[in-house]
Amino acid sequence: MLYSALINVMVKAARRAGRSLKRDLGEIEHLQVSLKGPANFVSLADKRAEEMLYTDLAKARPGYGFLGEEGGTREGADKTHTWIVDPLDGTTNFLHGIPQFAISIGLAREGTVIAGVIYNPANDELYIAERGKGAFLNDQRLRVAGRRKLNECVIACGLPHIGRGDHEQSRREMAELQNRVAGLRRFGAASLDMAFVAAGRLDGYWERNLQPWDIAAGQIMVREAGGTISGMLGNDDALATGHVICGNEFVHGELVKILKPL
Ligand code: 2AM
Ligand code: CA
Repeated sequence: MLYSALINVMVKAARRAGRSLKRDLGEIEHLQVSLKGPANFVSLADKRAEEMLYTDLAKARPGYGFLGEEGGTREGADKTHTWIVDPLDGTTNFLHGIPQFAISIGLAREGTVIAGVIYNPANDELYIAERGKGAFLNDQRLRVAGRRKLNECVIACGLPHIGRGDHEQSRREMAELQNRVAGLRRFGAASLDMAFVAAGRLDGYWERNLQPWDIAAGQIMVREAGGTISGMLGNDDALATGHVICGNEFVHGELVKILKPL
């Protein structure tokens, strides 16, 4: 598969940081983490990965801005381009040795995401998308699932962590959906949930209160696979609101109808 120079830059950066995360995962699995404890170790792994990504991306595209989960905003001379990066999405999974986590890199041009890469180093699954050029998993073209009966659909959600969000509301949402779908899932890495929707593994996904770095690459992945993604209102923007509902056009519409009033 021949990808653009831009995608090659993003993939190279994701793979290098991915090797680092995979080494760190090995440490966690073998319990050779420092005396300060695994949480501290993971936070170092996270920061190390972000610095690698920043170094590689800034070297390849000098001047682009950078928004990362760990380091916040780093302005660049080029005000039209911004990398939106989560060096470790699915931190809790990583900490527990659950191989469902990813590096997520989006590139925004004047506020619109034009390219995305999501890479899970644990299973070497690499998702890429570029505006107008489609979405791919390890070189295979992706297309969202075509199901049009909600009771045949597998839908994933995100749940707010301890001390965050509205737990009552997420229970109302799950109770409502549980009654209507073939299966509910909760995997714990937003970028991969969206990648799974793009790949047609999941028919839909929703989660509230995310950050731009959780969403940027996933949003273009879903769109380039022919899916629909919005905030909770159905016609608003996921990246701008931090809320996500996605699926094929039909599933997206059904999820909006059910979730919006809750
Ligand atoms: P993280 O692992 O990078 O924190 C789990 O529901 C998903 O939500 C993960 O993608 C996780 O990303 C993200 N997430 C969890 N807590 C969050 C918070 N307080 N703000 C933003 N994203 C969060
Ligand atoms: Ca994240």
